[in-house]
Amino acid sequence: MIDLYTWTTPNGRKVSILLEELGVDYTAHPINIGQGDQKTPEFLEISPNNKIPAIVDHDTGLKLMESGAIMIYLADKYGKFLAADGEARTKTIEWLMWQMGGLGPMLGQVHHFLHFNPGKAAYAEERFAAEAKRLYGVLDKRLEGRDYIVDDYSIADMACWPWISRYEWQQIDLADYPNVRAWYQRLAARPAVQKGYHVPKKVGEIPAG
Ligand SMILES: N[C@@H](CCC(=O)N[C@@H](CS)C(=O)NCC(=O)O)C(=O)O
Repeated sequence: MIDLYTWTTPNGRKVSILLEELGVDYTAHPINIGQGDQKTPEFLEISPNNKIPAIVDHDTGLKLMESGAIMIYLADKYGKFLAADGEARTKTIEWLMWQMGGLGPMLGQVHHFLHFNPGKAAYAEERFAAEAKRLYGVLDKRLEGRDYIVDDYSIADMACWPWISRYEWQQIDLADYPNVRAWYQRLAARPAVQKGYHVPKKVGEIPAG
């Protein structure tokens, strides 16, 4: 049994989508980051960086924070969505790290400056809007002639997709990135993605793309 500590954000949804795809038994615990649940001493015992997502695996007693590390751990544990070795594993981790180090943090800044605080910092809005467009372009190029980011559907897709699902907050028109749009809709049609998106609670429909 796995306990998942999460909230309705892209980083949280990455892990709930993976758990749904794996079909494993888990309990989702809402950590409302808007009201400071992530700063309680109990949660800091599990996630010392006071951020969601985090898991506790009761099979092993392992406590784990950082969505990328959690995804690699779960994919390896259940032997799915990440090859055990070889080039497919390396390329999947490459694109997972691209999400962790680039797509997620940069789009997070886009949400902060363009969606939540427009008009406060023109330079930051311009900088991060341009970076978002650049990153969408990188993903669009990668998806040229491919159904998934690496050959098979993997944790790299599950890591990137929830960030792309916020394309409206990012003022991105998916029509400008046709390969991203087709991939986005391909994943959105998956029952496990739909279920994982609404964990720990439903806050709206999945954007249509
Ligand atoms: N690198 C971390 C980032 C996690 C993260 O930024 N979580 C946000 C929600 S998406 C959070 O918990 N924010 C609360 C806070 O910063 O206090 C990961 O991928 O797990």
